[in-house]
Amino acid sequence: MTQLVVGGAQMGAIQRADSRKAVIARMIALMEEAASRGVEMLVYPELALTTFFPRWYMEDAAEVDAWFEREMPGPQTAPLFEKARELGIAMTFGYAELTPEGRHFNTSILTNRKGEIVGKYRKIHLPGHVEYDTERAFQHLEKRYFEPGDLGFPVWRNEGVVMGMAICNDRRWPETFRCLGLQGVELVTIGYNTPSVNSQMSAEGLKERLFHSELSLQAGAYQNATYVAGIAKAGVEDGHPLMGGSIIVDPNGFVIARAETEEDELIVAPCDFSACAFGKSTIFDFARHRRIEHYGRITSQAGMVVEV
Ligand code: CDV
Repeated sequence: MTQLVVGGAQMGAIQRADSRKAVIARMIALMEEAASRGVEMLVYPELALTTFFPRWYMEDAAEVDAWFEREMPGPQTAPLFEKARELGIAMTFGYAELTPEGRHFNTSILTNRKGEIVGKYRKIHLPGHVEYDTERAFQHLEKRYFEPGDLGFPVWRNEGVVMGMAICNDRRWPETFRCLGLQGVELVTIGYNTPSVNSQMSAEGLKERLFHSELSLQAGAYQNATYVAGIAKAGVEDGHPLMGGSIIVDPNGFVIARAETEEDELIVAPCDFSACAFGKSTIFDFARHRRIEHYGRITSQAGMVVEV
């Protein structure tokens, strides 16, 4: 049965003025530390190469496109792939993707231990809004800068493990995990950028936000009998705080590694993927226990309808 040492490369703040080169140097430093601790699969956050730019309202298309990558690997990201190949570490990280057709996605890629890209996921649940919102304490313009992902929720057998990706807000939706669970996923990787306070309700602060993140990641792991790595970009970016709280969760829903800071910080957990089999063949044996004849609303209806 497959075992892999999984690492979470939480990243601290990236300021708007920070160069890609400086960020990639930090990612490489985390990868070198990961190698020294035996990590074989390393998970970086959502939009790992830049500041969380959807907080900034922009009208100029060229200014927006400067935050996007046109190729992967490209000239600036190639050293990260070279280091991963040299160290034999599989990895996943998020970035803003601009396709040759001019489409914009919030994307993650997955590589094997040879530094080859084996999978791509484009974020499906995009939070926020399209236009400047005067009612919010700060902006969250993902709906302005990205279109919803068009690749579904695929999985790949990578280094002997069935892996799937999700991105940030996806973790709050049980549908994300179940779509992956139905394909036998054994490791779900989820990078995130979560502001430490709710822009529409100041009473929801760091404590509540950390709780909701853990609740979602632990439930997704347990209910689908899979390991989950939820990895933050944290810290104060140009005055805007992002929470940390990166965790790795086992298939019973228990946290087995946890970040303590809001800085660049590596967390590590040895994972034995044979541990996924028990839940998948007993309480969450989907084939025996799911009752799909009663689940039609989940795909036929998006919003709540109150008829009583
Ligand atoms: N990057 C995100 O998707 N952030 C959202 C915030 C806006 C709530 C999240 O779900 O963490």
